[in-house]
Amino acid sequence: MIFDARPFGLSADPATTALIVIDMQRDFIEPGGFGASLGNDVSLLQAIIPATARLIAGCRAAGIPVIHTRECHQPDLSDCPPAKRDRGNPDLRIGDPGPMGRILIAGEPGAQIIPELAPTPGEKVIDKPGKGAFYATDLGEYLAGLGTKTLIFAGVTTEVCVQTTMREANDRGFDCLLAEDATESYFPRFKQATLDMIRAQGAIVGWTASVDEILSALA
Ligand code: C5J
Repeated sequence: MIFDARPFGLSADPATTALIVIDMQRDFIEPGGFGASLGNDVSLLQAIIPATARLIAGCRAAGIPVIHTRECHQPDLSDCPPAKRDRGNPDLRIGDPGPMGRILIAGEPGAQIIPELAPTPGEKVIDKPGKGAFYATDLGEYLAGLGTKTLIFAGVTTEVCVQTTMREANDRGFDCLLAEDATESYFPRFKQATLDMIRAQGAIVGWTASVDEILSALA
């Protein structure tokens, strides 16, 4: 199949393609979580839920594996560098109790993927302590086991965890395709800059395409 993508078409085999949905969890999307504690307007991120749900459904229907990630830490914070917890001046820090449980802690309500995009039984869910999904996780081994060569990306936030993971994947030899309308940032200009820099210089990090363009290649 060929994805009608930017900066040019991307050829891929459905049998070696997987979708990674980054951090569509309550802590980033709903009021009272980590994203809001940093002063962000979380409603911007809620807008991509329908497109992301369509992308996930289309991939499932095409037999493309769907992998979900969640940025979160162990309850004892042993995997949270103090530099990360102490950064800035948020209302609530990682590990503090908030309206959705302890902020960015595994197992708490805020760390759960939003119900609209919930994983189905058997789908891989990766808890990651970093912004990149390869760091300190088994994602690389898991994808090697699947024989994956092409990764479709969706999720939040575009310029932080999505872009970091795309760059990690690119360096590991994957072709990376970002779903333009299934990713979002708290800062629209950062999203636009990320889309531009990913596909610049002949797809130096990867490709971008709309959810419709991705789904029509999968159909
Ligand atoms: C952030 C993420 N923005 N999932 N995390 O801290 O992008």
